[in-house]
Amino acid sequence: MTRMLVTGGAGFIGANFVHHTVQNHPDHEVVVLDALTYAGSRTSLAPVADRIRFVHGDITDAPLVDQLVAETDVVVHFAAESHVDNSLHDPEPFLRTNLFGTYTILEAVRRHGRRLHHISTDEVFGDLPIDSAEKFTETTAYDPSSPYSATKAGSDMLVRAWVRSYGVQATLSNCANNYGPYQHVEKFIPRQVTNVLLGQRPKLYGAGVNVREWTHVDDHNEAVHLILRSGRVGETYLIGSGDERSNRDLLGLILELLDQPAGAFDHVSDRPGHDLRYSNDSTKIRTELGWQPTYGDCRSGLAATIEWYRHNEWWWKPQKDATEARYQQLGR
Ligand code: NAD
Ligand code: TDX
Repeated sequence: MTRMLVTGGAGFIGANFVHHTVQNHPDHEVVVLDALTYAGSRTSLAPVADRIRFVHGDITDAPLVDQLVAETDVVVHFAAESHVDNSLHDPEPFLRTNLFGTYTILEAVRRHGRRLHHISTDEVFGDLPIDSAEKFTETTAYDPSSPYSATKAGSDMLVRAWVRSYGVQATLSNCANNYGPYQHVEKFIPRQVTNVLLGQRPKLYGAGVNVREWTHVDDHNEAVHLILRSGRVGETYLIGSGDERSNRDLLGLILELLDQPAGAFDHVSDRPGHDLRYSNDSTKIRTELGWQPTYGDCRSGLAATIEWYRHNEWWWKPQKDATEARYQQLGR
């Protein structure tokens, strides 16, 4: 049996990771540590509730983290404040959770000699020109743009320093934009899909020319398991499907899949400092660990995700009004 502590396991990617682990790795005993912020929901874990242990707590609570880490073999660290727009409005929780929380986990894994995998993002590298073939690699210099990405960059740096200075057994991964079930309605795809399902118009920031690389959450989580099994300690792995689309094009596909006219959306004010393009070169994880996305093209995964939102209004509807009220305050 491998005892696994999953931080942020009630959030979007963490909950999908817990489902994936329970289904595909029955030799793992999963403990979830989650503070249940506005972004976390126990209902996301309902289908596996009797197969895991859930601890309601904060990753900055050092005594609690110490006790849980002492009782585990491996920590998979997803917990974070994750939304760029929120970080622009109020950066403080990002500093607390993403920096101090990661520090708290690092100190516990250092004390107890435990294995850690740290989940990060392509946003730490800043952005790329829209019309270029350039890609981020594992050696691209960090150049974050938002308070969110700056704190994620800082958390990656802490992990690397703890590996080098204290010999902590950690790996890191930086994944591109994820999509799939259980994603909060503040994020691009769920926001637009649920708007259409409620008869409201989707909202595109600026001209919609910004490009993202869309990776299905199950492909991300498969990559994390590969790294846990065969990744080299101290190494970073970039993860990405290769499917890059402008926001305008992706919205066009969402409208098409929902049988809406192509022009049925509103332009709203742009995000300050809006990163132009992200694109990960994932050659290393593909060649070293044999990772390959099931959803190389997001069309089928997106169609399935739309169906999930159509059939699970009970899950997302309670969050929708408050989320749109926050956007209204931001003028978006
Ligand atoms: P999310 O916002 O959906 O979930 C975050 C979870 O962490 C929530 O359940 C929340 O309650 C919990 N949490 C927040 N602060 C906490 C604290 N102080 N203590 C304990 N739990 C706390 O985020 P997500 O989209 O699932 O992202 C998960 C991780 O993946 C993050 O580290 C994020 O930076 C990274 N990431 C996300 C994407 C993406 O497209 N969503 C892409 C690449 C990397
Ligand atoms: O209503 C919207 N309209 C719009 O045009 C929203 C919510 C977003 N956008 C744009 C902004 C981005 O260019 O869509 C793109 C995607 O936006 P988000 O879903 O907010 O994602 P992004 O800012 O790219 O960051 C995501 O990917 C990397 C995650 O939220 C991060 O946690 C992850 O690190």
